[in-house]
Amino acid sequence: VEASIPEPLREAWRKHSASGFSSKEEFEREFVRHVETTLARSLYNCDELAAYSGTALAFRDRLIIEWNKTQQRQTFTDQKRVYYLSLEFLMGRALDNAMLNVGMKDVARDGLADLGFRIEDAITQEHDAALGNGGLGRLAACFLDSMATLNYPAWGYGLRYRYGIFKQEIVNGYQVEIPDYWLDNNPWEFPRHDITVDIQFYGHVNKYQDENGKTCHSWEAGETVQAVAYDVPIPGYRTKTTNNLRLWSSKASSGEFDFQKFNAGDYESAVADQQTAETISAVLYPNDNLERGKELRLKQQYFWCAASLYDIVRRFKKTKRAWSEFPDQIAIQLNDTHPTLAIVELQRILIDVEGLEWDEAWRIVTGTFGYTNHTVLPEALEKWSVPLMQNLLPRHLQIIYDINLFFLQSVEKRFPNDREMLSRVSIIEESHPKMVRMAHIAIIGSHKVNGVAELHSDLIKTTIFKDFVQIYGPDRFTNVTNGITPRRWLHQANPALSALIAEKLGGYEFLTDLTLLDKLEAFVDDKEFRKQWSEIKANNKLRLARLIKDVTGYSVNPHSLFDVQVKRIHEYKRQQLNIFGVIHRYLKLKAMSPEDRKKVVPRVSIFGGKAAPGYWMAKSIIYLINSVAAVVNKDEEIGDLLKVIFIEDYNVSKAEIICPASDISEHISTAGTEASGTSNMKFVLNGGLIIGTCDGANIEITREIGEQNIFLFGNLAEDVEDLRHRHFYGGFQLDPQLKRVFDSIKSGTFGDPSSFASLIASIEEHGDYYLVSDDFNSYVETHDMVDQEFQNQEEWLAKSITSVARMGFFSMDRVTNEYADSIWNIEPLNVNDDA
Ligand code: H2P
Ligand code: PLP
Repeated sequence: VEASIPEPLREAWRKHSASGFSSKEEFEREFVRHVETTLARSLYNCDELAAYSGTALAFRDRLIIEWNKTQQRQTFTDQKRVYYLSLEFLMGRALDNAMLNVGMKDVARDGLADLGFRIEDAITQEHDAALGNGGLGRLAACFLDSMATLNYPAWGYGLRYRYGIFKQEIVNGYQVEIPDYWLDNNPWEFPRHDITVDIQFYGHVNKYQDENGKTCHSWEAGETVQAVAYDVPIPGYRTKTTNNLRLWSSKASSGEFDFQKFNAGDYESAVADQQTAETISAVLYPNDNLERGKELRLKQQYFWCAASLYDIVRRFKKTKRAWSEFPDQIAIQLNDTHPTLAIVELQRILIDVEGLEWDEAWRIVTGTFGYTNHTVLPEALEKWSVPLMQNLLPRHLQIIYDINLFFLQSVEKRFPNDREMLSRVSIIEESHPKMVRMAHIAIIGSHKVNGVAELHSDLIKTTIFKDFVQIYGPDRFTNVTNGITPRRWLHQANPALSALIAEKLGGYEFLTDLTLLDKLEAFVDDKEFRKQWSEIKANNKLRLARLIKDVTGYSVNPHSLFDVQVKRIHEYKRQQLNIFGVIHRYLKLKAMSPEDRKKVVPRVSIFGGKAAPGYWMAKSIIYLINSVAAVVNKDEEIGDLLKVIFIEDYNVSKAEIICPASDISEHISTAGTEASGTSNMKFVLNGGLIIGTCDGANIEITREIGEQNIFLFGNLAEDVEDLRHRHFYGGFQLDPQLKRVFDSIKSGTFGDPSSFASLIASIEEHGDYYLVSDDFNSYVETHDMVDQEFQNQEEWLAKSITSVARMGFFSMDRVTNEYADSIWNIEPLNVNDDA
């Protein structure tokens, strides 16, 4: 049946086409209608959750209308699109963002007030969509916001995990993981039960000759699982463009239900098979930067890549263009190596299903893909064992071997007799068992590879991917320094600061052209402006103090210096350095005379972040932080001079409260290990100063805002190898101040010392891989400087304002435009003039 309505009937259709709301009255009408009909509630039982849902549904209608039009427009103009493949999208909450982006928050606020609700209470009912671990997933979410705002025809593709990243509870100081039921009451997704793809696994490959005598392959799978599409509308800021994030959910394929078992009375095991299929999209794997090679994870990756490619290819085929035009119409970006199988899958579709010749297919593949690398830590580079791959994806493994063969042949031609080089760049690592190196496929199968900050992009070229630079030349490798969306991370998270800036700059244009912030420098000396600036920070600190009280029970003095480190817990990010520094501070305070203590700047050290459940060392860092908090926070002699806080379950919505409230935040990774960092940008954009190492984007932040506005410390990336070498050959000397810290831990000051023994041993006895001891002295000295400078509030304010004024470079819009120009070769589709 033709799905489209014939032209003569379209008039009636158009007359009734949905239009959403555009005034307060209409919002109220839509809200009440949804509460009464969609939610089946009434004015007698409408609670805050229902008020949230009613508001969200009214906004969802508006979004979906624009979503439909955007999709029609993009199909109609048929220009090049980009598909962003990411296993993680750390979206956070959607309602506030949707209200601000469509410019209707005030309407909703007034409407809700008429109906008896406070907008803030409705907003905070929403669960975070936490389909990500940290920066990588949040970067993907910022991409979606910018791509829509800039009117790029762009889709995100991901997995619809039934449980997002686990929820973290702190019980007796320890992290406990509990499931995150984020899909309960989630109004933002549209199930598309009509858009399904059968995904195959296991089985074997048949080889046969076609009628022309050409050798062909067909894959006979042993298991089929169905992928069902769920669409999430992504509104741009002040534009009609509403893009799509398509998330796949797994379901037993209808053919898989075993009626024989069922008829034999074995209902339970028939259902168990269904459940096996459904586990594919059940959980997001927590990231500890160590690849564990779990089969289910590889299944997730293939399931999602295959479903997404099927969808992309189907859309392309509708245009009836020649295959050779595929890369002119489609760009696919790989967010890390997780979607690398998409390269192999496209090659398989082109040669096995569509019958293209290998070379032609490969030209299309490499013209389509781009790959973003997010880490140089060798233990984080993805590898899959050949036997596992052979079993799960037999045809793909053959294709991988062929890609490798042709690649190695071309390398051999250019570098004859360099067997070492061949074994280094081969896709297959000759270990036991053999391993497939995913990053190598990603590089060989893409036309551009990029790192996420200058130092990082240089490091990938000179270390892990050095050989590939020799082979392909430097042009295949590029840098695009990360950014953040100012809509969520300034306007939404810090409305008062955004309003003050708008007042000074004469409007909110800076939210779509962040370089306009530079005009703020003219007001650095303006007394009234400074006063307003500092009042906003003070209010944001009060807001955070309330959150702290709520989640930890501790009261903190909001006039203290708020010192924040929130991010995944990892040894390379060095929360251990921070907590050892806190202990050092505590010991110093204890040894001071009451007179001297009066001169001390009170400080609250705030931590937050999740440890991967299997990462024991990270978990003991959390336990140490909480153990120190338990002792320090009740020490009356110390009082407000030092408080230690661990905020449990750090996520995007907490970040929105934490970032605007910091005086100083910590980005203190061992130099050369943090690819970029993005929370550093969020803190500075909200008027906080940072203490950091010369690592990742800290370096470019320094270049932009000026050295005098940042507290840098520690060894440089170029010295790290030497230092490690020296440690290894017996040249390790524990820093004497750090030794005192260790002594106090060992003496039981913070509880049973055996709980912290391996953490200390990793430094004292096992080579101090992350150079905690080497950087300790410089770290505590720099903190002393922070204290001193904080006492001069006028100076501090000047730094804060100047830094914000110079943060324009870190807008995600700049990032998105750079990808569009230098990697995707796509143009925006301007929409706002038409109806
Ligand atoms: C990672 C890197 C960060 C980087 C981010 C986005 C994997 O995120 O480590 O340095 O900024 O990707 O490119 P994270 O550690 O925050 O989970
Ligand atoms: N987790 C959340 C919830 C975030 O919002 C961010 C922000 O960038 C990150 C992790 C990444 O933090 P960092 O760049 O410090 O690793």
